[in-house]
Amino acid sequence: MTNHEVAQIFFTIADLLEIKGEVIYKVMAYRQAAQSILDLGQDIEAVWRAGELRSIPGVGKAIAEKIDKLLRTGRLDLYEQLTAEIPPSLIEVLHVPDVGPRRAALFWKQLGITNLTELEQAARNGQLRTLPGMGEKTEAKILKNIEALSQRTTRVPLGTAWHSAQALLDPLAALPGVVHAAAGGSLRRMRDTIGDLDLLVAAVDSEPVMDAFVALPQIETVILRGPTKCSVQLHNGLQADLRVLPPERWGTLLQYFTGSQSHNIHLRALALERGLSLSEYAFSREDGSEILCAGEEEVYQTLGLPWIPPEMREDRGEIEAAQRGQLPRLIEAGDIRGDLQMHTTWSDGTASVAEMAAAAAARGLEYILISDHSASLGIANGLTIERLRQQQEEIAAVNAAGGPVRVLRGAEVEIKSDGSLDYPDEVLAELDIVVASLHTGLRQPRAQVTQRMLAAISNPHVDIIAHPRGRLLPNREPADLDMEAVFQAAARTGTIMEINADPHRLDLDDGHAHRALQLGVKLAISSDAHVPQAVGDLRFGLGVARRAWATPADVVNTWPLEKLLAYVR
Ligand code: DGT
Ligand code: CA
Ligand code: CA
Ligand code: ZN
Repeated sequence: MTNHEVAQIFFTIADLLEIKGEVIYKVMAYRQAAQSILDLGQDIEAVWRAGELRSIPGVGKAIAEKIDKLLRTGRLDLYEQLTAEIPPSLIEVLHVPDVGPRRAALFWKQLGITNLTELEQAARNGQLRTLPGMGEKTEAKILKNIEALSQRTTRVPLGTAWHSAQALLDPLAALPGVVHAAAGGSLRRMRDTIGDLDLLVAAVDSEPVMDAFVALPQIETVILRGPTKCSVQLHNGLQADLRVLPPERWGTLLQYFTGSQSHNIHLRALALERGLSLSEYAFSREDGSEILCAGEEEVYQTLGLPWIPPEMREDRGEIEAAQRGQLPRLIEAGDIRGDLQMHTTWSDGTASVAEMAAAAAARGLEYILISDHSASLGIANGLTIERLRQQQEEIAAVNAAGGPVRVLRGAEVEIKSDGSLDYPDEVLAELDIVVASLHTGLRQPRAQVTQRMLAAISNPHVDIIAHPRGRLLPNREPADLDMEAVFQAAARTGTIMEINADPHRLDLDDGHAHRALQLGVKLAISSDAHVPQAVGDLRFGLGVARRAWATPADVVNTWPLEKLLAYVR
């Protein structure tokens, strides 16, 4: 283990003990030892082998014994107990000014908050103010602190924007006289991050819609209000633009504000060739008369085009493809037959194999792959070989019970820092489908991390690479992988690349998924569900795939099970 890894474990112990309310001198002892190890000018393993652990400042008998245990066995009981009891990701929230260990514990116990993103969400939703010792002011302060801390761009992840938009649209859609209410903009195009919300409504009378909109509780300030348009700032920091036009103009309204801008510019040029000008209101002829479009199909039809799916509207060749009658038949939710990544209580999921299978059945899926973490991901309670085999018996029992969903035996096996896999080949050979992924060493230099990935891809037992680049939205950068080399290797070996549909991952992203397809790589869209409700919820992953122009044939979890199993064999 590196000094950094050992230090990290003791820092984590200190933080978790502090959240637990342990006396401060004990917490400080671990923290001081961790800092000394980090600052040590030589390898901790060398000091350990020389029997000189206690020469390290702050390392007494008790901590020296723990370091010895850790370096000998790779494990430490205290660390494992603490991380099993308290989610280690909760430590992130300690970095927020005004959030101490006591509040972190409170947020976790009362609201189930386990990380910074969830804390931010709870603050935005006004949940923190309801807790003892908290109020609106503290909540606002914490939210400001989180924002300052992350120094992020103002774009928000698609999933967050989606829920925010739905919560605004639902009450508008229910108003009398409202015929359509939908989100346009980058949200409808399913970009992975969203700058602002563009809300569109068709109603005979715009005034009551505007009145209702500005009265919604999510709205902090009204930036601008006209007769048919309105811009507001929401409490969650997002800006939302609302446009209201009569139903007979819905097609042009929706088309215009869905964008993208470059797609629209290209369409306007086509309109001009026909002597028409195109706006959000209508097509106008040179004599000033209008062509109204109540639906988007009519907008495209007027230009001699078939309707183009919003996810393709980036002027990346979709208009030319439409003109040639060669738009791909994009993958849709209805094409999905299976879900090839999920976690159960065997590792870090919340539900049993049977419960995940039942959730899949409720979604109408035909098959699922259980892919719990492998042993070395101790933080996620990864499975030893023995536990993996016990799990396979449980899977066999669920299949024997004869439910509608076939449960496949799998694992999300760690690609270790030297590129080897966490299970030996003969164990991988027992599994129906093997998913491999990187969770550690993501910051390794390009050549090294790429080599690891290529080693995993070249293992004949590895079928799918999960969340290949390891990014987290909005702020964790992907690993510095040579994706071109990765895709070439995947194409050669038939290794499938995952689009992880978790809205905080969306990895591969649309650009990489598109390139992978160009090189002949197959994709899987997987939920990475850790709870039953998430099984088969591939909405955002489908958005990525559609932006990559993926057809059902490109995505292996649209295939019948027999075809999939034959492919991975
Ligand atoms: P975002 O909000 O940065 O994630 O990206 P969008 O695509 O939602 O961009 P936004 O909100 O500025 O505008 C929404 C759509 O409205 C945009 O995709 C196209 C249309 N639009 C807005 N302003 C203009 C403009 O000045 N010219 C043209 N052609 N279209 C515009
Ligand atoms: Ca927008
Ligand atoms: Ca906008
Ligand atoms: Zn994973």
